[in-house]
Amino acid sequence: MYLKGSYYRPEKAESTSTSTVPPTDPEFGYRLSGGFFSLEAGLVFLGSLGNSQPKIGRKPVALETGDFNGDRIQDIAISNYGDGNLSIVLGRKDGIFKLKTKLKVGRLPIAVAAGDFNNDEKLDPAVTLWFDKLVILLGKGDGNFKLAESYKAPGTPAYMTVGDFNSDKNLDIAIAFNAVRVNFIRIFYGNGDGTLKNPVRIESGG
Ligand SMILES: [Ca+2]
Ligand SMILES: [Ca+2]
Ligand SMILES: [Ca+2]
Repeated sequence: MYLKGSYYRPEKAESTSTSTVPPTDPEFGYRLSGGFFSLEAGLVFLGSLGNSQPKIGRKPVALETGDFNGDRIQDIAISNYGDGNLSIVLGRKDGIFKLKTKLKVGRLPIAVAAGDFNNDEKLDPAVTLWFDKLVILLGKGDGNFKLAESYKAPGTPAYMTVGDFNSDKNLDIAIAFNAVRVNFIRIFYGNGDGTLKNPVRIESGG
């Protein structure tokens, strides 16, 4: 399997995780060499400040790194809560990022993670929506994607990570839910073709 820019071999007990921040605190940014990548403003500054920077999206709440266009340079997928889309910004050797595309995924996206869910060695993003959905996009390997399946995920699916949790060499997705009085996670086991099985619910107590 291919995961986040490198070959992924579950038998070596590798794992990956996604970075998320609460939807209530979208104001953050990264200082990068040669430019300032401001998620708060939704702008990528390439070099000196100017008026022509492309807008990434409104209210970004989560992001995931990975090589989405196969050039061995890390890129970033950004979940834009305010726009209902996922922005893909491509990394360059000089550390500056460039907006590649915005992918409509549905209303109020929250968590984002990436893995190769169909085992074609091209990285695929997955996004959860506040209103109880999990959406899988399949990467074409050049920074473009096609919307694949969406799955019901009731309970406000706020946090997500990817790994092979049953050692069948197909990537799976674990989601933590944070709706009121919800105390469980769900594991969606992958079939290896970009589709997922019905989730298994694990109670977390409380
Ligand atoms: Ca790349
Ligand atoms: Ca793939
Ligand atoms: Ca698996």
